[in-house]
Parts: sequence; C-alpha cells; structure tokens
Amino acid sequence: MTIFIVCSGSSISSSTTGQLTQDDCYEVDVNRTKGKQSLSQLHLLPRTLPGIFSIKNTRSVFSRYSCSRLARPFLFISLVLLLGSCEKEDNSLVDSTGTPPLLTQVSLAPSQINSDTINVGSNRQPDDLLTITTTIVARVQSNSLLPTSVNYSVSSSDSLRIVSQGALLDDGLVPDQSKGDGLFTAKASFQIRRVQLGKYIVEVHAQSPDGYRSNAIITPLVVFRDNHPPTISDLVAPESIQLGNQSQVLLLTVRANDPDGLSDVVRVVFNSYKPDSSASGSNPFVMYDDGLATHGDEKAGDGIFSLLISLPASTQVGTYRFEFQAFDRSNEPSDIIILRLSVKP
Ligand SMILES: [Ca+2]
Ligand SMILES: [Ca+2]
Repeated sequence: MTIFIVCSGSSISSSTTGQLTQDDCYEVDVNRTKGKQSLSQLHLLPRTLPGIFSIKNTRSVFSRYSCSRLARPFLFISLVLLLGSCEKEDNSLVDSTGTPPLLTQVSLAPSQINSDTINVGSNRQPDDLLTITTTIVARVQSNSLLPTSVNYSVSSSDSLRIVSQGALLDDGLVPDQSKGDGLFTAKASFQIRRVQLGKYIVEVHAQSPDGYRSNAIITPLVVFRDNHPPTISDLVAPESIQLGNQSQVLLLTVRANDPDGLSDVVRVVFNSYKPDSSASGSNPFVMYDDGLATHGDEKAGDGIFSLLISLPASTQVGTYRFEFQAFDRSNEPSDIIILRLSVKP
C-alpha cells in the first residue's frame, strides 16, 4: 500500500499532492493508542529542532527525513508503509510500535514561597531582586532501555513568559537523590522583583529517545508575601532615680523578637519625653544587641537589646516617659512598651 503524505504550510494530508510552501520543519505527532492510527488523527506541531522532519509512530525505517529534501518546491513525499499485508481494506494507516514514557507525578519543594523570608539587604524594598528556587521531582515510567529525557519550564501565569527551563536528571547527583529510580530531579531558579507576586506555572514532560512524548503535568508555584511584625517584651529599667547633685548612669534592657526569626529584627529604639511632654532632642535612642560593655549589653545576638544612658546632675526633675519599640526588615513596628521614670533631686 502506498501512502502519499504531503506537507503544505501547516497542514498535512494524505493521498494528495501539492507544493511545499515553506522551509519550516514540522513534527507529526500521533498520540499512541492501542492498534492503528489513521492519518486523520495526525496533527502538526512546529518543531524547534531545525533540519529534521520526523514522523512518529510509523515504522522506524521511515521515521526521519531531512527537512532540506522536504522543502524543495513541488516535492511530495512518498512513503511506503509496510503494514503487513498490502491488501488491507481499512483506513488504518500507521502502526504504533513504540511506547511513550508516562509521567505519573510531579512535586515541588517548596511549592509556596514567602518572599518576605528572602532578604538581600538590611531592609526589604519593593525593587529587591530576589532569586526564587524550587526543587522539581518527577516520577517517570518508561519501557525504553534508552535514557528518557525529562524537561521542565516555569512561566508566569500572568504573561505566560518562560522564566526558567531545563532538564530533570535521574543521575544520583545533587539534587537527584538516587540514580536510576525513575525519579528525575532539577533545581529551578529564576529572579523576580519583590513586588512580582503571584502564581507561576511549572510544566514537566518526558520524551523517549525515539521521539515518543509523554503526557505533561502542570503544577503551580505560588510566590506571596507574609511578613509578621516584631515583638518587644521584658523591659528591665528603674522606675525612679535620685540625682543627688551628680550624674547617674541607667541601664535599660528589653527583649525583641520576630516570628520571622530574630534576624528579622533590625532596630530597637526608645524615645524619651520630658516631664512637660516635649520630646528629647536626642530621640530616637538606639539600643544594641552587640555584647559591648559600653552599651551595657551582656551577650551579642541573644535578642536582649541594651543601652546605658547618663543623666547629668542638671537633669530636669519630674516624670519622664520612655517609649520602646522594635522594627523589622519590612519596617513594621512592634507594639510600644512605656516606661515612666521618676527623676528626683
Ligand atoms: Ca517580621
Ligand atoms: Ca544582648
């Protein structure tokens, strides 16, 4: 039985002739099912690999043709498909002889990323350039003895722009855990501005060396912001002090923390207000968790922030108000702890 397959523009037809109108290469893709496929089920996909015209699911002897040959004007391709008996009466023209790999599972770790946990400076800014990283693991079943290729792409769900793509490997090398277990792994990274929140689409598919393509699995990767304000507690300070005609030194300590980690606390301060409620000219007073004796801090990095202040003998007597507050990398403030300090002559 002789089958004429004619490539014309973006369509393919059987048993007709015509002119090849462009040099583009196309891949004839047939989703394999049991039994045979008729040409009416063929469809064309633009091929990214130039120079090859491949017809899948036909017998291998006819599986590849050079594109340059196909692209000649007025040339049509004659394929003799040796499908058993030439006396077959039905329209089943193409026999499926291979098995596409099967993608059964794709997972991301993590699949949700809080971009407020990614810091590139002491303060989080909307224009910060962040590197988003996730590990993709795909489970692939293949009957082929030859290596299967597995690829991923990550695209923005808004613009559909691909931001990352590459191969998943089953080679036992990091990030893949075990060679040849059918679990293919890749670490995908891409960069976004901190304000570019939303959903990204991770698409994975596998392909056998002879061109059989698996199903695709699409998995969402969500990038969101979720900062938590810092906390402040455990103020240790005197409630009154007697000047006695000489300067007095006070030690003030307070504990600060943050649900996003102590490292998210970037500033602990207090503001001082005089007995007449006017603000001190030295506000804000910065407290330190640096372990330095000059600041009165016992231990660096323990979350207890300290400051030594000196009240000269000339200090105006009366009740002072101190307001303590912590700030995190998003410049979110904690609650305020108030100290009322009575300064006596
Ligand atoms: Ca925080
Ligand atoms: Ca400390």
